[in-house]
Amino acid sequence: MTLFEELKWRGLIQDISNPELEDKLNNTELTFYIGTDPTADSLHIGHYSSFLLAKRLKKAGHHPIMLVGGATGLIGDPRGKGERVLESFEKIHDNYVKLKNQVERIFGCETVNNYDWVKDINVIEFLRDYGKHFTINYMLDKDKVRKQLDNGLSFTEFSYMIIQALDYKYLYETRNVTLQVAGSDQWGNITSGIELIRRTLGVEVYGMTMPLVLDEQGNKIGKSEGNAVWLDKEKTSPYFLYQYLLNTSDEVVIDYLKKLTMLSKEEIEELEESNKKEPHLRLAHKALAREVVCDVHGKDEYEKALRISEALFSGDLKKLTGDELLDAFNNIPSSEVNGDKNIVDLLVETSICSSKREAREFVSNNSISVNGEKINDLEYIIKKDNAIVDNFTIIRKGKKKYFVIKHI
Ligand code: 629
Repeated sequence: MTLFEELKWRGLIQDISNPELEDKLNNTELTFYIGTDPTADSLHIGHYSSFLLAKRLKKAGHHPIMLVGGATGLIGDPRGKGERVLESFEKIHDNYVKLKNQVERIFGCETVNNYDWVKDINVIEFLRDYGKHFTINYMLDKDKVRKQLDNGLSFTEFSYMIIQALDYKYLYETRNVTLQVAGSDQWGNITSGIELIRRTLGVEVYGMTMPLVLDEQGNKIGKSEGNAVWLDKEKTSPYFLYQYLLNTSDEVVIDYLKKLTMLSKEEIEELEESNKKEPHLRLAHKALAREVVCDVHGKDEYEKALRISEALFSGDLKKLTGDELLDAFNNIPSSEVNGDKNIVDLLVETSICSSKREAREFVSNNSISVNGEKINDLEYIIKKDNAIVDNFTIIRKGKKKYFVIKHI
Protein backbone atom coordinates (compact mmCIF):
# COMPACT_ATOMS: atom_id res chain seq x y z
CA MET A 1 0.00 0.00 0.00
CA THR A 2 1.29 3.47 -0.78
CA LEU A 3 1.02 6.21 1.85
CA PHE A 4 -1.87 7.80 -0.01
CA GLU A 5 -3.72 4.48 -0.29
CA GLU A 6 -3.23 3.93 3.42
CA LEU A 7 -4.59 7.39 4.29
CA LYS A 8 -7.58 6.69 2.07
CA TRP A 9 -8.17 3.33 3.70
CA ARG A 10 -8.14 4.99 7.11
CA GLY A 11 -10.72 7.48 5.90
CA LEU A 12 -8.29 10.35 6.45
CA ILE A 13 -8.79 12.13 3.15
CA GLN A 14 -11.64 14.53 2.70
CA ASP A 15 -10.40 17.26 0.32
CA ILE A 16 -7.17 17.63 -1.60
CA SER A 17 -6.34 20.82 -3.47
CA ASN A 18 -4.79 19.12 -6.47
CA PRO A 19 -4.64 15.47 -7.62
CA GLU A 20 -0.85 15.82 -8.05
CA LEU A 21 -0.61 15.67 -4.27
CA GLU A 22 -0.98 11.88 -4.33
CA ASP A 23 2.28 11.49 -6.22
CA LYS A 24 4.03 14.14 -4.08
CA LEU A 25 3.01 12.34 -0.89
CA ASN A 26 4.08 8.94 -2.17
CA ASN A 27 7.31 9.85 -3.88
CA THR A 28 8.80 13.05 -2.49
CA GLU A 29 9.65 14.64 0.86
CA LEU A 30 7.40 17.55 1.75
CA THR A 31 7.57 20.01 4.63
CA PHE A 32 4.03 20.51 5.85
CA TYR A 33 2.28 22.33 8.66
CA ILE A 34 -0.81 22.01 10.82
CA GLY A 35 -2.08 24.71 13.13
CA THR A 36 -4.08 25.06 16.30
CA ASP A 37 -5.19 28.13 18.23
CA PRO A 38 -4.56 28.50 21.97
CA THR A 39 -8.23 29.19 22.72
CA ALA A 40 -8.11 26.60 25.56
CA ASP A 41 -5.32 25.47 27.88
CA SER A 42 -5.23 21.92 26.48
CA LEU A 43 -5.89 20.00 23.28
CA HIS A 44 -8.80 17.56 23.36
CA ILE A 45 -9.39 14.19 21.76
CA GLY A 46 -10.90 15.90 18.67
CA HIS A 47 -7.56 17.56 17.94
CA TYR A 48 -5.75 14.30 18.47
CA SER A 49 -6.83 12.71 15.18
CA SER A 50 -5.62 15.59 13.03
CA PHE A 51 -2.32 15.87 14.88
CA LEU A 52 -1.87 12.14 14.54
CA LEU A 53 -2.18 12.62 10.79
CA ALA A 54 0.94 14.75 11.11
CA LYS A 55 2.67 11.90 12.92
CA ARG A 56 1.73 9.53 10.10
CA LEU A 57 3.16 11.84 7.44
CA LYS A 58 6.30 12.24 9.51
CA LYS A 59 6.69 8.49 9.80
CA ALA A 60 6.46 8.27 6.01
CA GLY A 61 9.38 10.69 5.65
CA HIS A 62 7.73 14.13 5.46
CA HIS A 63 8.70 17.01 7.75
CA PRO A 64 6.10 18.42 10.15
CA ILE A 65 5.87 21.91 11.60
CA MET A 66 3.20 22.49 14.23
CA LEU A 67 1.91 26.01 14.48
CA VAL A 68 0.41 27.22 17.75
CA GLY A 69 -1.45 30.40 16.87
CA GLY A 70 -0.41 33.02 19.39
CA ALA A 71 -1.67 35.65 16.93
CA THR A 72 -4.74 33.93 15.49
CA GLY A 73 -5.81 32.93 19.01
CA LEU A 74 -6.20 36.64 19.70
CA ILE A 75 -8.55 37.05 16.70
CA GLY A 76 -10.77 33.94 16.69
CA ASP A 77 -11.55 31.67 13.75
CA PRO A 78 -15.29 32.00 12.94
CA ARG A 79 -16.97 28.85 14.21
CA GLY A 80 -20.08 29.38 12.15
CA LYS A 81 -22.08 29.67 15.38
CA GLY A 82 -21.65 33.30 16.30
CA GLU A 83 -18.92 35.69 17.30
CA ARG A 84 -16.54 34.69 20.09
CA VAL A 85 -15.74 36.79 23.12
CA LEU A 86 -12.19 38.16 22.88
CA GLU A 87 -9.76 36.66 25.40
CA SER A 88 -7.03 38.73 27.06
CA PHE A 89 -3.42 38.70 25.80
CA GLU A 90 -2.35 37.08 29.09
CA LYS A 91 -4.85 34.25 28.82
CA ILE A 92 -3.93 33.47 25.21
CA HIS A 93 -0.25 33.58 26.10
CA ASP A 94 -0.73 31.19 29.05
CA ASN A 95 -2.68 28.83 26.81
CA TYR A 96 -0.01 29.14 24.15
CA VAL A 97 2.72 27.98 26.56
CA LYS A 98 0.63 25.01 27.67
CA LEU A 99 -0.27 23.91 24.13
CA LYS A 100 3.29 24.29 22.89
CA ASN A 101 4.54 22.00 25.67
CA GLN A 102 1.74 19.53 25.11
CA VAL A 103 2.26 19.34 21.35
CA GLU A 104 6.00 18.88 21.76
CA ARG A 105 5.54 16.20 24.40
CA ILE A 106 2.82 14.14 22.71
CA PHE A 107 3.72 14.52 19.05
CA GLY A 108 7.45 15.15 19.30
CA CYS A 109 7.31 17.93 16.72
CA GLU A 110 8.84 21.35 16.43
CA THR A 111 6.37 24.20 17.01
CA VAL A 112 6.24 27.74 15.65
CA ASN A 113 4.16 30.71 16.84
CA ASN A 114 2.54 32.99 14.26
CA TYR A 115 2.64 35.85 16.78
CA ASP A 116 6.37 36.08 15.96
CA TRP A 117 5.69 37.31 12.41
CA VAL A 118 2.16 38.67 12.57
CA LYS A 119 2.86 41.13 15.41
CA ASP A 120 5.10 43.25 13.17
CA ILE A 121 2.68 43.67 10.26
CA ASN A 122 1.15 47.12 10.34
CA VAL A 123 -2.31 47.97 9.09
CA ILE A 124 -1.10 49.57 5.86
CA GLU A 125 0.98 46.54 4.99
CA PHE A 126 -1.86 44.24 5.96
CA LEU A 127 -4.32 45.94 3.63
CA ARG A 128 -1.90 46.51 0.73
CA ASP A 129 0.11 43.28 0.73
CA TYR A 130 -2.57 40.83 1.80
CA GLY A 131 -6.07 42.33 1.82
CA LYS A 132 -5.70 43.46 -1.78
CA HIS A 133 -5.57 39.83 -2.96
CA PHE A 134 -8.91 38.86 -1.49
CA THR A 135 -12.18 39.99 -3.04
CA ILE A 136 -15.09 40.36 -0.67
CA ASN A 137 -17.03 37.89 -2.80
CA TYR A 138 -14.32 35.29 -2.38
CA MET A 139 -14.31 35.80 1.37
CA LEU A 140 -18.10 35.76 1.68
CA ASP A 141 -18.23 32.50 -0.17
CA LYS A 142 -16.34 30.57 2.55
CA ASP A 143 -18.53 28.09 4.41
CA LYS A 144 -17.95 29.27 7.95
CA VAL A 145 -18.35 32.91 6.98
CA ARG A 146 -21.66 32.21 5.27
CA LYS A 147 -22.89 30.21 8.26
CA GLN A 148 -21.96 32.95 10.69
CA LEU A 149 -23.28 35.93 8.72
CA ASP A 150 -26.78 35.61 10.15
CA ASN A 151 -25.50 35.29 13.71
CA GLY A 152 -23.33 38.38 13.48
CA LEU A 153 -19.77 38.39 12.22
CA SER A 154 -17.33 41.17 13.05
CA PHE A 155 -14.67 42.46 10.69
CA THR A 156 -12.16 40.93 13.14
CA GLU A 157 -13.28 37.33 12.66
CA PHE A 158 -14.04 37.97 8.99
CA SER A 159 -10.35 38.87 8.52
CA TYR A 160 -9.11 35.69 10.20
CA MET A 161 -8.65 33.77 6.94
CA ILE A 162 -6.21 36.40 5.69
CA ILE A 163 -3.94 35.81 8.66
CA GLN A 164 -3.99 32.06 8.17
CA ALA A 165 -3.27 32.69 4.47
CA LEU A 166 -0.30 34.90 5.22
CA ASP A 167 1.02 32.30 7.69
CA TYR A 168 1.11 29.79 4.89
CA LYS A 169 2.92 32.25 2.64
CA TYR A 170 5.40 33.07 5.42
CA LEU A 171 6.10 29.39 6.08
CA TYR A 172 6.48 28.72 2.37
CA GLU A 173 9.01 31.53 2.04
CA THR A 174 10.99 30.88 5.20
CA ARG A 175 10.68 27.11 5.64
CA ASN A 176 9.70 25.79 2.22
CA VAL A 177 6.38 24.50 3.52
CA THR A 178 4.33 23.26 0.54
CA LEU A 179 1.47 21.42 2.26
CA GLN A 180 -1.02 22.39 4.96
CA VAL A 181 -3.17 19.72 6.59
CA ALA A 182 -6.11 20.01 9.02
CA GLY A 183 -9.63 18.90 9.79
CA SER A 184 -12.24 19.53 7.10
CA ASP A 185 -13.52 22.69 8.80
CA GLN A 186 -10.24 24.37 7.82
CA TRP A 187 -10.65 23.94 4.05
CA GLY A 188 -11.61 27.56 3.44
CA ASN A 189 -8.61 28.90 5.37
CA ILE A 190 -6.22 26.52 3.64
CA THR A 191 -7.42 27.39 0.14
CA SER A 192 -7.10 31.11 0.99
CA GLY A 193 -3.39 30.53 1.62
CA ILE A 194 -2.94 28.50 -1.54
CA GLU A 195 -4.65 31.28 -3.50
CA LEU A 196 -2.50 34.01 -1.92
CA ILE A 197 0.72 32.15 -2.72
CA ARG A 198 -0.45 31.48 -6.29
CA ARG A 199 -1.37 35.13 -6.87
CA THR A 200 1.68 36.74 -5.31
CA LEU A 201 4.41 34.21 -6.09
CA GLY A 202 2.99 32.18 -8.96
CA VAL A 203 3.73 28.97 -7.06
CA GLU A 204 1.44 25.96 -6.58
CA VAL A 205 1.34 24.67 -2.99
CA TYR A 206 -1.01 22.03 -1.57
CA GLY A 207 -3.70 21.49 0.99
CA MET A 208 -5.37 18.41 2.41
CA THR A 209 -8.09 17.90 4.99
CA MET A 210 -9.42 14.91 6.88
CA PRO A 211 -13.02 14.39 7.98
CA LEU A 212 -13.76 15.38 11.56
CA VAL A 213 -14.07 12.25 13.68
CA LEU A 214 -17.70 11.69 14.66
CA ASP A 215 -19.44 9.62 17.29
CA GLU A 216 -22.32 7.28 16.50
CA GLN A 217 -24.83 10.15 16.62
CA GLY A 218 -22.82 12.16 14.13
CA ASN A 219 -21.50 14.66 16.69
CA LYS A 220 -17.82 15.66 16.85
CA ILE A 221 -16.05 13.29 19.24
CA GLY A 222 -14.72 14.42 22.54
CA LYS A 223 -17.71 15.49 24.56
CA SER A 224 -18.67 13.33 27.47
CA GLU A 225 -21.78 14.49 29.30
CA GLY A 226 -21.14 17.95 27.93
CA ASN A 227 -17.48 18.04 29.02
CA ALA A 228 -14.58 17.91 26.61
CA VAL A 229 -12.25 14.92 26.82
CA TRP A 230 -8.88 16.66 27.28
CA LEU A 231 -5.36 15.41 26.64
CA ASP A 232 -4.09 17.13 29.79
CA LYS A 233 -4.23 14.56 32.57
CA GLU A 234 -5.02 17.18 35.19
CA LYS A 235 -8.21 18.00 33.27
CA THR A 236 -9.19 14.48 32.16
CA SER A 237 -7.54 11.64 34.03
CA PRO A 238 -5.93 8.82 32.03
CA TYR A 239 -8.45 6.49 33.67
CA PHE A 240 -11.33 8.59 32.40
CA LEU A 241 -9.84 8.76 28.88
CA TYR A 242 -9.39 4.99 29.00
CA GLN A 243 -13.03 4.47 29.99
CA TYR A 244 -14.28 6.96 27.42
CA LEU A 245 -12.56 5.03 24.61
CA LEU A 246 -13.44 1.63 26.04
CA ASN A 247 -17.10 2.62 25.89
CA THR A 248 -16.95 3.56 22.19
CA SER A 249 -19.93 2.03 20.40
CA ASP A 250 -19.49 -1.02 18.18
CA GLU A 251 -20.54 1.04 15.15
CA VAL A 252 -17.60 3.43 15.30
CA VAL A 253 -14.84 1.51 17.07
CA ILE A 254 -13.18 0.32 13.85
CA ASP A 255 -13.28 3.81 12.38
CA TYR A 256 -11.63 5.12 15.56
CA LEU A 257 -8.94 2.44 15.38
CA LYS A 258 -8.13 3.61 11.85
CA LYS A 259 -8.07 7.30 12.70
CA LEU A 260 -6.81 7.40 16.28
CA THR A 261 -4.16 4.70 16.34
CA MET A 262 -1.04 3.74 14.41
CA LEU A 263 -2.07 0.05 14.35
CA SER A 264 -1.56 -1.52 10.92
CA LYS A 265 -4.28 -2.55 8.47
CA GLU A 266 -3.66 -6.22 9.33
CA GLU A 267 -3.95 -5.58 13.06
CA ILE A 268 -7.14 -3.56 12.64
CA GLU A 269 -8.70 -6.16 10.34
CA GLU A 270 -7.99 -8.83 12.91
CA LEU A 271 -9.70 -6.73 15.59
CA GLU A 272 -12.64 -6.14 13.26
CA GLU A 273 -12.98 -9.89 12.81
CA SER A 274 -12.91 -10.42 16.57
CA ASN A 275 -15.44 -7.64 17.06
CA LYS A 276 -17.81 -9.58 14.79
CA LYS A 277 -17.13 -13.11 16.03
CA GLU A 278 -16.57 -12.59 19.74
CA PRO A 279 -17.90 -9.12 20.51
CA HIS A 280 -18.13 -9.87 24.26
CA LEU A 281 -14.30 -9.88 24.46
CA ARG A 282 -14.27 -6.24 23.32
CA LEU A 283 -10.76 -6.65 21.96
CA ALA A 284 -11.18 -3.77 19.50
CA HIS A 285 -12.32 -1.39 22.23
CA LYS A 286 -9.53 -2.45 24.55
CA ALA A 287 -6.91 -1.99 21.83
CA LEU A 288 -8.25 1.47 21.02
CA ALA A 289 -8.14 2.56 24.66
CA ARG A 290 -4.67 1.06 25.12
CA GLU A 291 -3.16 2.68 22.02
CA VAL A 292 -4.48 6.17 22.71
CA VAL A 293 -3.77 6.23 26.46
CA CYS A 294 -0.24 4.85 25.92
CA ASP A 295 0.47 7.40 23.21
CA VAL A 296 -0.91 10.38 25.11
CA HIS A 297 0.10 9.53 28.70
CA GLY A 298 2.67 6.72 28.48
CA LYS A 299 2.65 3.07 29.48
CA ASP A 300 2.67 3.60 33.26
CA GLU A 301 -0.47 5.71 33.19
CA TYR A 302 -2.10 3.14 30.92
CA GLU A 303 -1.32 0.34 33.34
CA LYS A 304 -2.66 2.41 36.21
CA ALA A 305 -5.89 3.06 34.27
CA LEU A 306 -6.19 -0.65 33.63
CA ARG A 307 -5.66 -1.47 37.33
CA ILE A 308 -8.30 1.04 38.37
CA SER A 309 -10.75 -0.34 35.80
CA GLU A 310 -10.20 -3.88 37.04
CA ALA A 311 -10.62 -2.89 40.67
CA LEU A 312 -13.85 -1.05 39.92
CA PHE A 313 -15.13 -3.91 37.81
CA SER A 314 -14.42 -6.60 40.39
CA GLY A 315 -15.58 -4.34 43.22
CA ASP A 316 -12.23 -4.80 44.93
CA LEU A 317 -11.78 -1.11 45.64
CA LYS A 318 -9.62 -1.67 48.67
CA LYS A 319 -6.72 -2.56 46.36
CA LEU A 320 -6.50 0.99 45.07
CA THR A 321 -4.10 3.58 46.43
CA GLY A 322 -5.30 7.07 47.39
CA ASP A 323 -3.90 8.53 44.16
CA GLU A 324 -5.58 5.93 42.02
CA LEU A 325 -8.84 6.49 43.80
CA LEU A 326 -8.72 10.22 43.19
CA ASP A 327 -7.78 9.58 39.58
CA ALA A 328 -10.67 7.19 39.11
CA PHE A 329 -13.17 9.53 40.63
CA ASN A 330 -12.01 12.97 39.62
CA ASN A 331 -14.85 13.41 37.11
CA ILE A 332 -17.41 11.77 39.35
CA PRO A 333 -20.01 13.60 41.46
CA SER A 334 -18.94 13.87 45.07
CA SER A 335 -20.53 15.06 48.32
CA GLU A 336 -19.37 15.58 51.85
CA VAL A 337 -21.04 13.83 54.74
CA ASN A 338 -20.72 14.50 58.45
CA GLY A 339 -20.77 11.51 60.83
CA ASP A 340 -22.36 8.07 60.43
CA LYS A 341 -25.56 7.78 58.37
CA ASN A 342 -28.27 5.33 57.55
CA ILE A 343 -27.93 4.22 53.91
CA VAL A 344 -31.39 5.41 52.81
CA ASP A 345 -30.94 8.83 54.40
CA LEU A 346 -27.51 9.20 52.88
CA LEU A 347 -28.72 8.33 49.38
CA VAL A 348 -31.36 11.05 49.56
CA GLU A 349 -29.20 13.65 51.28
CA THR A 350 -26.49 13.37 48.62
CA SER A 351 -29.05 13.41 45.77
CA ILE A 352 -27.91 9.98 44.60
CA CYS A 353 -31.59 9.08 44.82
CA SER A 354 -34.41 11.56 44.42
CA SER A 355 -36.64 10.30 47.26
CA LYS A 356 -36.69 7.90 50.19
CA ARG A 357 -39.02 5.67 48.23
CA GLU A 358 -36.56 5.48 45.33
CA ALA A 359 -33.63 4.92 47.71
CA ARG A 360 -35.43 1.99 49.42
CA GLU A 361 -36.24 0.48 46.05
CA PHE A 362 -32.62 0.63 44.87
CA VAL A 363 -31.32 -0.88 48.10
CA SER A 364 -33.89 -3.69 48.15
CA ASN A 365 -33.23 -4.48 44.47
CA ASN A 366 -29.55 -5.07 45.12
CA SER A 367 -28.67 -2.04 43.02
CA ILE A 368 -26.48 -0.23 45.54
CA SER A 369 -22.89 -1.12 46.39
CA VAL A 370 -20.85 0.50 49.12
CA ASN A 371 -17.08 0.28 48.63
CA GLY A 372 -17.59 -2.60 46.24
CA GLU A 373 -20.02 -4.62 48.37
CA LYS A 374 -23.71 -5.00 47.55
CA ILE A 375 -25.83 -3.72 50.41
CA ASN A 376 -29.52 -4.66 50.56
CA ASP A 377 -30.17 -3.98 54.21
CA LEU A 378 -32.33 -0.86 54.62
CA GLU A 379 -30.92 -0.37 58.14
CA TYR A 380 -27.27 -0.39 57.05
CA ILE A 381 -25.16 2.41 58.55
CA ILE A 382 -22.46 4.02 56.46
CA LYS A 383 -19.59 4.77 58.82
CA LYS A 384 -16.44 6.79 58.51
CA ASP A 385 -14.61 3.85 60.12
CA ASN A 386 -15.36 1.70 57.07
CA ALA A 387 -14.16 4.32 54.64
CA ILE A 388 -11.38 3.43 52.23
CA VAL A 389 -8.14 5.40 51.95
CA ASP A 390 -9.08 7.03 55.26
CA ASN A 391 -12.11 9.07 54.41
CA PHE A 392 -13.83 8.03 51.20
CA THR A 393 -16.87 5.89 50.59
CA ILE A 394 -17.67 4.92 47.04
CA ILE A 395 -21.30 4.27 46.19
CA ARG A 396 -22.29 2.51 43.03
CA LYS A 397 -25.84 2.81 41.81
CA GLY A 398 -26.89 0.32 39.13
CA LYS A 399 -24.12 -0.93 36.87
CA LYS A 400 -22.05 2.10 36.13
CA LYS A 401 -22.99 5.19 38.12
CA TYR A 402 -20.46 6.02 40.79
CA PHE A 403 -20.58 8.63 43.54
CA VAL A 404 -17.91 9.65 46.00
CA ILE A 405 -18.69 10.43 49.62
CA LYS A 406 -16.07 12.28 51.56
CA HIS A 407 -16.40 11.92 55.32
CA ILE A 408 -15.65 15.10 57.20
C1 629 B 1 -3.24 29.61 11.98
C2 629 B 1 -4.22 29.08 12.81
C3 629 B 1 -2.77 28.84 10.94
C4 629 B 1 -3.21 27.56 10.73
C5 629 B 1 -4.20 27.04 11.57
C6 629 B 1 -4.70 27.79 12.62
C7 629 B 1 -5.75 27.24 13.55
C8 629 B 1 -7.06 26.93 12.82
C9 629 B 1 -8.07 26.32 13.81
N1 629 B 1 -7.93 25.04 14.15
C10 629 B 1 -8.77 24.35 15.09
C11 629 B 1 -8.43 24.68 16.51
O1 629 B 1 -7.50 25.43 16.74
O2 629 B 1 -8.97 26.97 14.26
N2 629 B 1 -7.64 28.11 12.23
O3 629 B 1 -9.15 24.17 17.38
C12 629 B 1 -8.64 22.82 14.88
N3 629 B 1 -7.29 22.37 14.58
C13 629 B 1 -7.17 20.94 14.32
C14 629 B 1 -8.02 20.52 13.21
C15 629 B 1 -9.43 20.93 13.48
C16 629 B 1 -9.51 22.42 13.76
O4 629 B 1 -6.45 22.72 15.60
O5 629 B 1 -7.62 21.08 12.01
O6 629 B 1 -10.16 20.65 12.33
C17 629 B 1 -10.00 20.12 14.59
O7 629 B 1 -9.69 18.76 14.55
O8 629 B 1 -10.82 22.77 14.06
O9 629 B 1 -1.81 29.37 10.10
